[in-house]
Amino acid sequence: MFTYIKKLGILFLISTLFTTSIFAQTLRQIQQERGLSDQDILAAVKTYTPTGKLDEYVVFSSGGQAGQLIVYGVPSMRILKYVGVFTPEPWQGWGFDKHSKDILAEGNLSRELTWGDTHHPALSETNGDYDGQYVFINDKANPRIAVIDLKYFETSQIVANPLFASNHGAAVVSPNTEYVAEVSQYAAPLDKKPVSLDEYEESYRGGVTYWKFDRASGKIDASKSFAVEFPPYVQDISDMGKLASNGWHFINSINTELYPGGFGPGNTEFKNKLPNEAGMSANDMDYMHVVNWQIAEKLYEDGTFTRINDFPVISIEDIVDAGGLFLVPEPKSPHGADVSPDGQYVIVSGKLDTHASVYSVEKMLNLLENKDFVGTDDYGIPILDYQKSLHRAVNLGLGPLHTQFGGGNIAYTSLYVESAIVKWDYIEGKVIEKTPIHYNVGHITAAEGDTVSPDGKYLISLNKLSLDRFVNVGPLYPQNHQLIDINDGTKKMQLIYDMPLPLGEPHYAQMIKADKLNPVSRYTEQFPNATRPGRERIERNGNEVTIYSTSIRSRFSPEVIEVKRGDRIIWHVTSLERAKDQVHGFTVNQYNVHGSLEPGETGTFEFIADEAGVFPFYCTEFCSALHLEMAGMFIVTE
Ligand code: RUQ
Ligand code: CUA
Repeated sequence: MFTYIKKLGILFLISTLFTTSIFAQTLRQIQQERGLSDQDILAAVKTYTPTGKLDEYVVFSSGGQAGQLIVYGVPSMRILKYVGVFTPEPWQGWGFDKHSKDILAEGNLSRELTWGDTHHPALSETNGDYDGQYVFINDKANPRIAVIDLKYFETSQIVANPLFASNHGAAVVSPNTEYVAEVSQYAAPLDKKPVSLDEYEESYRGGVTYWKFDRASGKIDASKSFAVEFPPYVQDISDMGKLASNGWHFINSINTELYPGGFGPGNTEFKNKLPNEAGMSANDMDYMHVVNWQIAEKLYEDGTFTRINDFPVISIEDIVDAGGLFLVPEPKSPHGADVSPDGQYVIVSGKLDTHASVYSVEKMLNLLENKDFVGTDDYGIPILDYQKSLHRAVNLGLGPLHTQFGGGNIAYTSLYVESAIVKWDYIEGKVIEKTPIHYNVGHITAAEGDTVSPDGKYLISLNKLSLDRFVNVGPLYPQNHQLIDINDGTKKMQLIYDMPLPLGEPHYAQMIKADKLNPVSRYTEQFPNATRPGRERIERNGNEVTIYSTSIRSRFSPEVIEVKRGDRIIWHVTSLERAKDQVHGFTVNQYNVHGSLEPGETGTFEFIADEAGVFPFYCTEFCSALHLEMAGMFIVTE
């Protein structure tokens, strides 16, 4: 008994030594050596994710000019994936095999496009909550929308806009993902014909396209989609209503002046030679467009539209007559428009005003119903009174841009000029707290922070500049995503992580609970050109050679392929792997062919064997101990 107690005592002593003094001493030493504060230690503990532990949230961030989608985990801020969207992404074979080439080609407007400027990802929603099934993203440079299927984390469709010259208020989804909205930005003639800027007011137009999303097929159905015409005010960011405002869609604009531009040499025709930045921001107020997609949908179904470039367009006159479009003044040059979780308020803020305008949906709809207008614009659209539409205006700070929600009455807004995030009560109109970020924040994203039920956890500041935050790597600096804990016990915002992103510029991101995502780890669908083991073959039909091959650790079958110069090659490679994460790459040297064959997938590669010679083909992924042997010869004879 005594020895037992003695043993226990020694054990206790050892464990205390380890848990307090020895460990504490080491920790304190490191803390001192590295000059870390207690706050830093706290931040490290909040974000450090040991091996084997998984993240609680997943962020889908736009890749900006890199044209893809970036996926990372929170709170670790570990990058999980780049999903190729508008830009070829060789690691996934995106843009190098037939399947992805075909999808990229769907998005070609008048020419082949090999990049995109992705801005706003939008996760699919069910009853106003993220459902984890799809994510949509826009290309601002070449007006297009892409669908990414989260079963595979792969782009499954790109639709090119037949009417617009650019977009920005996209992608946004309605609460049940009935539609994916794409709002135009810089006005242009909808028929895409060249028209002099002299006729800006008469011939240039903006608009919104409502792309019908068919959940069963996982595709946008262009044949059930339509557009609504807008005046050539430069439409900007938009958000769709939910709950109390379901059906409505709120869209900023920045050019009530209808200023067509004309600055610089070469302009002999226009009297007005101010640069756009002055010409488009002369007026004190701009117009928020409030349009109802359900009313527009009825007009479309009734055939109340004309076709422009073979696409149904509802005219300004028809949508106004049906009570589906009105304007509300908003302080000059607004930028963000964000609908509150209950759908009752719309928060608009802009670069040139320190206030956020909190609009009351109820007030606006009452004014509309009572036809209580202050007048109409030149295009016959009724205008509501600013003050009468407002719940309140709140002074937030310098350059307020975008807002996310934290539950209750709590909103978070980015302050671009001030380089800060402000936490405030949008019902009472009180600023609660501000925290600095580094530097010049554009969008922010909070955990499920634009849904009907924000989680009130984690907020990420998507900064435009990083300046002194990272080691200098030349004149192009990394982007800086800063993670802020908004669920701290003290209820204070605490900056807990800086993540450099060597890609971008990432504009907007959305953060979803990780357990809502349910992707597959291998393909189980039947590919039409799948090859079963033992059925590998080479078929020749005139000049066309079709290769049915398989890949499995660690060989391709067949390994020797001989063709004649000028033959057209159709090469199907089926991965026979069933184990998760067992991927084989595939390339034919010098033929610009690359694929990533994920377990169970069949990839197809098409090219003309126009160069004679000996070309090794091999697996590009280190898949096994005999990976280097996973190769073959493609011989093209004269
Ligand atoms: S916006 S510049 Cu989302 Cu602030 Cu594109
Ligand atoms: Cu398969 Cu390397």
